[in-house]
Amino acid sequence: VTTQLWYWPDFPGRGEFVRLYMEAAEIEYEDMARLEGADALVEDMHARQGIRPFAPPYLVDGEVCVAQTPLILTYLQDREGLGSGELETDLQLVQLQMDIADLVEEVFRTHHPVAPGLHYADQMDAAYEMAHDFRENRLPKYLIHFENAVAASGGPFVRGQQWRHVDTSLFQLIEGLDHAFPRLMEHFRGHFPYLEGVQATVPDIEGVAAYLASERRIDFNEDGIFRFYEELDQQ
Ligand SMILES: N[C@@H](CCC(=O)N[C@@H](CS)C(=O)NCC(=O)O)C(=O)O
Repeated sequence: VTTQLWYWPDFPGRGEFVRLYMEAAEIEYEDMARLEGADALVEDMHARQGIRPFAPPYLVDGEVCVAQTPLILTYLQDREGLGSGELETDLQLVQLQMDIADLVEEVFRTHHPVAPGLHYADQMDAAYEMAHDFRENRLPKYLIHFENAVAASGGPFVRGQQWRHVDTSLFQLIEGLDHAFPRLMEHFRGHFPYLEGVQATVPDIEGVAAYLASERRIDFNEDGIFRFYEELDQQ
C-alpha cells in the first residue's frame, strides 16, 4: 500500500508542505484528491471513524491516519529514519514547523481577517488593517526568528549540511510570501541571507528538483492561502 495524501486539489496550500517533503525524501505517494476530486476528499474524511482529521492535509498509511501538517511531517520523518536521533533537536524541528504553521495561518488572515467563510470582497476593510500590521510587525518578527534559527547552524540548512523537513517548509513559505507580497519581499531582499540561502538551496535537492520540473507542482493562485492582492502588499 502506498502512502496516501489527502488535500484540496486546486491550490498548493498546506498540502504542499507535505508534498515537498515527500518529494525531497523520494517517498512514493498518491495524491488522492488530485486523482479522485475534492468531493472524494470530503467523503473520505467524513467516513472516518473515531478521532478524525479536522481538516486537510491528512495522511493515510495503512491503519494510520494523521492530520496537522507539523505532525504529518514528524510522522514521515520518523517512519523514514530521517530524524536527527536526538530528542531535543527533533522537538525543536517540530517547534519550528508549528511556528511556520502559525505564520501560514496569519498569512491566511491577511485576506480573511473577519471570517474564513466570508468572501475576501466582504472583509476588505479589515483585511487592509490586518495586512498592514502583518507587513509592519508580524512578518518581520517571524522572519527574524527563522533567520536566527538557520544562522545558528551556519547554514545552508537549519541543521547545517543535511536538509530537514523545516528546510522544505521554509522554502515553500518564502516562495508563498514572494507570491503574495512581492513588493514587501523585494524590500526585505538582503536582510535575511540565511533564509535566502535555504530558498536557493532546497531546489538543488534531487527529489525537489525533479518535482519542481514536473506537472505535479502547481502554481500559487488566488484560491489558496498565499494570494496576491496588490492592495494588501502596499508599503
Ligand atoms: N493546523 C492545520 C490546519 C488545517 C487547515 O486549516 N486546513 C484548511 C485548508 S489549508 C481547511 O481545509 N480548513 C477547513 C476548516 O477549517 O474548516 C494544519 O496545519 O494542517
